[in-house]
Amino acid sequence: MKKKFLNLGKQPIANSFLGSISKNIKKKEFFYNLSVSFDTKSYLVSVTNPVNPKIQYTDKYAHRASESRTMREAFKKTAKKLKKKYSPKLVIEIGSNDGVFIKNFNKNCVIAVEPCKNLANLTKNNFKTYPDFWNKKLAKKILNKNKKADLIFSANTISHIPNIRETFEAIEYSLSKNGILVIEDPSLKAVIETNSYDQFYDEHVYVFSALAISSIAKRFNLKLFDVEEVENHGGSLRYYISKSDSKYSSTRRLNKLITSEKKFGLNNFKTFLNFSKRVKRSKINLINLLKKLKGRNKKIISYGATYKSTTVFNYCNINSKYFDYVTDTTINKQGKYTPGKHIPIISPEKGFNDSVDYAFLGAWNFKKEILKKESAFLKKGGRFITHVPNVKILSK
Ligand code: JHZ
Repeated sequence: MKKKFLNLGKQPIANSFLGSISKNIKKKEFFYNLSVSFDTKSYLVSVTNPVNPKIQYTDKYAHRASESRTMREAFKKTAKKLKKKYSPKLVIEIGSNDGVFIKNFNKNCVIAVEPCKNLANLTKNNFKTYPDFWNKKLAKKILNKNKKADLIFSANTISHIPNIRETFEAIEYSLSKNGILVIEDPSLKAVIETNSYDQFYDEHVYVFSALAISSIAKRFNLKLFDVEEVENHGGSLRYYISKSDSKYSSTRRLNKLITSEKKFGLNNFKTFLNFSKRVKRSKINLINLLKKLKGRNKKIISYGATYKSTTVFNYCNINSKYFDYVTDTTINKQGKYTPGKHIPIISPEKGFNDSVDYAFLGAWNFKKEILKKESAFLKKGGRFITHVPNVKILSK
């Protein structure tokens, strides 16, 4: 049974950066109610009423996975590791974005699947790319021309697809006998532990745990046999899944992690109710801090026009009264406005300068990379603000 535990209010599509804020455009902006539920049987945490993927994954999709050095290096390392361990002859990537993962493979052994046409266009000249949604029809089309895959990889995508049945049936159909599915998504335990409620937005239909993935896999003749904790995006889990009759058996670290998730309470509704209380507190604390700084005439901006920030800005009702603008390195976000709250987005070259007193870390998941890169800002007395794991001004 699905039980609601968090209400993040009226939210726009996290990726719907506006080209202008004319009356007409504002009038057409799409909003939905974002609430999050826990399934007491499967332990699956999901957005209660998911949005139609066709309005999310368009040819204007903004996020480029290559935009951060941290992720470029992480994908390179993962590709190297998987190649060494499994020597796959055929790899399918579901949600290949701008090719940040597949570019580490020989082009003859990779098939990319990416429904956003603007992104698919970036890889189609070098890699076989299907500009489509992952489903059974597409899996059949791919297998008509290819052997079954030894490795299916998907980072930050499986959690985005509402139809679990279709997704996993298509995966099961496409995997070779001892082929493996490796998926990576934000970890539910990390989200609850760090109070990062902004990991919930329209695209993050699910925030998985090993408990939930293990129960889902069983429903589709698959088994979760290993799991790895990784630092990516504020704490993610990398799941290793195979056919149920494959040669792989459960690892000790999987059993250990499942035990720790139970101990933490990821199978208990009360854990989520407590989280929800902390989220409300976080909102109050953030608004109070911003009001206090504004009262002292400080200039505050936001650093990184993330999808996560869409949740924070709209849940906390933060607009350009608080943040003069948002800086972001992604060229196709610059010159636009944030979804719902319409804060202008500009390049760091234009906006991250001596006039800034405080910068809210919209991209808190890249804190290490950003703090290192912006040491001059810190030296001159500038400070970063974060809400993860709790609202504070970072001392340095
Ligand atoms: P970042 C997206 O979420 C969407 P977002 C998606 N749903 C998902 O799951 C995750 O990614 C993985 C900028 N930046 O990665 C670049 C700077 O400006 O946290 C990006 O626009 N300067 C697929 O949007 C943004 O911040 C910098 O120095 O929440 C980071 O976005 C760095 C490091 C980043 O994902």
